[in-house]
Amino acid sequence: MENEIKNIRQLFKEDLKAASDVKALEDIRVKYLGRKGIVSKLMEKLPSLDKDKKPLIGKELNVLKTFIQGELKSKGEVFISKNNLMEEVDITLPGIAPSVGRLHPITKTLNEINGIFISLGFKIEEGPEIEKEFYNFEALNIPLEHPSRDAFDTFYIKGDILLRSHTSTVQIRIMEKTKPPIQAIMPGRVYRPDAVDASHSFMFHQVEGLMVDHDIKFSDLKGVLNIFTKQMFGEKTKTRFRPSFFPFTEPSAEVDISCIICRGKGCRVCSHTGWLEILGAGMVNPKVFEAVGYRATKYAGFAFGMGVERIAMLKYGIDDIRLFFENDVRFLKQF
Ligand code: 2NL
Repeated sequence: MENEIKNIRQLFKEDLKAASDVKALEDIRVKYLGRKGIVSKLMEKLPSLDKDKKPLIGKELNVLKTFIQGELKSKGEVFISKNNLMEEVDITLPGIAPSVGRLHPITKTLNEINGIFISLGFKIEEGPEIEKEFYNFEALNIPLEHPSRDAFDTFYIKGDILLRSHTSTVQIRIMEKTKPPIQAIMPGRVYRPDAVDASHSFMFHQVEGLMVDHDIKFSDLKGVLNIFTKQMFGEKTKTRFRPSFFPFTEPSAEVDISCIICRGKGCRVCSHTGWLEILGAGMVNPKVFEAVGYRATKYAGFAFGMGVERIAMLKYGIDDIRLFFENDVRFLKQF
């Protein structure tokens, strides 16, 4: 029996030497240590041996078993690390280029709008998105019975706390705490409970502007907005002011640009009018000045507001506002 164990050890060494892959190692394991393997068969014979031989043989069989297990394990590790080097790392393959991020089209448009007004001397001001009724309505001369104060047109949170529906709230806050001259724009998110479709979103971005001093005139408003539209949409862009009504301005105007698709000839985008509406504007209503504690006879000013999504849609030829908010990389990586 002792000789047999020696022979098995020798046989195993030869088998191990000949093994060239992981599969061959597994075959060897089964051959020696498997349930019907050579070593296991000898183990089964132990109980029938002489009493004085049993401990020694038992011990030698255990040593053999441990030896076989250890050798199989270390040769297996060699195969695995060689495999990794040769099959998993192919240094001739091209590298994986990391994808580079970029600015969201709304951020790009906002930056561009801000840049134009900064070059004209405007400061950028920001304020809270959660507001009081006073800043969103009262101070802007929007009366209690005005339809936009209805719960259906404003996100009310609790009592007189709401999500701002325009960024004019920031202008009121600035006027409350500083005296003219004021020359600032207010970019930011605004909220309206509209049903979402191709042209409506419950959240969108606005830029409003305000200029107040002793002698600001409607012609100053026209001059500033003419420069803005030309810089934003191209030197050939024409601007048109149509009389309109807003509670916070008097007189008020809606501002159109000549259609940037057909250059004013008439097409589907401008509904065959040759014009696209992009802004609301006017001279600040004296009631707004009174609400912030200015003497209405002492100051004059203009204000305007625009929707950033609408500007971005016209500029980039996008026909559905929902694309901005879906976070689809296939859309976003085009800008
Ligand atoms: C639009 C119309 C407008 C203003 C916003 C304003 C703010 C103050 C006082 C007076 Cl504090 N006016 N803002 C004025 C006229 C129009 O926006 O169509 N926005 C997208």
